[in-house]
Amino acid sequence: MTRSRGDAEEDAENANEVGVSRSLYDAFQDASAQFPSDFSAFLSASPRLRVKNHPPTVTDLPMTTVFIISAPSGSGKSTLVSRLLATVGELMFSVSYTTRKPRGAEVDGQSYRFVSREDFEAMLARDEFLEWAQVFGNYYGTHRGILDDARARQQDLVLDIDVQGARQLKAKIPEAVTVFILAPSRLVLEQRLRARSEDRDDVIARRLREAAEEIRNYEAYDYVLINRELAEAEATLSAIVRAERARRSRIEDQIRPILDTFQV
Ligand SMILES: Nc1nc2c(ncn2[C@@H]2O[C@H](COP(=O)(O)OP(=O)(O)O)[C@@H](O)[C@H]2O)c(=O)[nH]1
Ligand SMILES: [Mg+2]
Repeated sequence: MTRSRGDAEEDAENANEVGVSRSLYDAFQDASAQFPSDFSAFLSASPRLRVKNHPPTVTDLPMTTVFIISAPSGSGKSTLVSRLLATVGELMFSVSYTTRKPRGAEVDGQSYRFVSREDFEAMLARDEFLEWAQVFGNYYGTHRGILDDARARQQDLVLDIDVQGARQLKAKIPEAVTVFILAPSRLVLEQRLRARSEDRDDVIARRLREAAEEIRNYEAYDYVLINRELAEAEATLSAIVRAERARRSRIEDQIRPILDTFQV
């Protein structure tokens, strides 16, 4: 049964939003695009602006699309994610917290924020994570503030997280886009792990077993990207991001002003 809903009823449901006129909303959008730094603090601190009586898809403006990318280690995920960030604009990488030790040239704050177990557990107790998991005996987690940051910057967010984290996040943000990267075969994955020559034989064997476990979860993902060849996989990954950005539900705010020019 459909029924028309009163403004008051709708406002009560959206306590963190402010209903404004179309012209005020547009003025705000223009100003925040022109002066992003002045507005970012305001955006993250203030309630969302929502155009009165407009379909609910607009309530999430400024809209950040969450792209979740998972893959067993050795699948080429890190390379693909860094190529994606370098070639497609308006993407922000989600830097996770972890208790694992930095490797090689890893710099704190770039690939990860490296913290002690005590610090991580204190953050857990304060419920500071959007999602978290233990992987290979270490904690990994996405801080809640990261999504606010991406929204304030009006950028989309790219997360490199495992299948447990992907499941938690997709439950919280159903419109998140999930991509699983798959090596073309177990043999190729093994060869790639050996070619990295980072790990001993027993570690490689363990990673292959863990890969099989992760791969079992492929059905929970929206896209499965088979990484046969880097250039092709890179093109497909950026195509996924671009196509998702053209989804009607995500660009409703851009369509309206165009329709207005046609007086539709
Ligand atoms: N759930 C969750 N998993 C994460 C997070 N950050 C990284 N991971 C995953 O943890 C696993 C291990 O990552 P890493 O230590 O970089 O080793 P890698 O296997 O060589 O990439 C990978 O599957 C990552 O996707 C996070 O914040 N949350
Ligand atoms: Mg990694």
